[in-house]
Amino acid sequence: MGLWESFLNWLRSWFLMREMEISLIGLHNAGKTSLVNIIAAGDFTEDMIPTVGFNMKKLTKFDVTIKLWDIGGQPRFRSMWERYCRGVSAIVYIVDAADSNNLSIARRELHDLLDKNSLQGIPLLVLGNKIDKHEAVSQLILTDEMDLKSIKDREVCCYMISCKNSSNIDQVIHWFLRNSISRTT
Ligand SMILES: Nc1nc2c(ncn2[C@@H]2O[C@H](COP(=O)(O)OP(=O)(O)OP(=O)(O)O)[C@@H](O)[C@H]2O)c(=O)[nH]1
Ligand SMILES: [Mg+2]
Repeated sequence: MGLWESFLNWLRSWFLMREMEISLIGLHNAGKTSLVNIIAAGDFTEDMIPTVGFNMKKLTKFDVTIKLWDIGGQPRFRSMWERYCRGVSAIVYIVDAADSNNLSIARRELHDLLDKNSLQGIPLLVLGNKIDKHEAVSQLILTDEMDLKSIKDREVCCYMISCKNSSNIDQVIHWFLRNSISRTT
């Protein structure tokens, strides 16, 4: 009986298990790898090594397996972004909200990426990171600076977070889970 029940549970979990792939994109130093670390292990480090190429981390939240592609943000890696965004369930674009000098470059790179035909319709979550810093801009300013209102061909959402203080990381995970549901039903 115990064996039969575990078999049924296994079968149930197999059918209920959802999978999704998410690409984390953004300029270097925005906090992409920090976000992966905080979601996967709750760890935050000040001394991060810039990502060379990309990293992939697979994690499970509730009954959803999430494959996170963490792509390097230095200029020499930006031509890879599109390749790693093709066919994903969602694109997460991370911005250093405390680095106002780079907001216009971040906007240009975001819109260049979204203009690619292959990425049409893929939901977008923009995250303004580093809100623990006093110079961080507000969500209103970030929405404006990133020109998010002009994006009409997909679902767009914007949250302000801090990987350092773990602020609003739950909201990010909920957004992931909501998207996995809407894409599989
Ligand atoms: N104050 C503060 N610093 C942060 C936060 N998130 C990340 N950082 C710091 O920002 C720096 C860059 O973080 P990374 O996660 O390596 O940035 P990245 O986007 O992966 O950068 P690349 O791999 O070069 O594309 C590190 O020194 C982090 O400690 C945050 O929420 N607040
Ligand atoms: Mg990185």
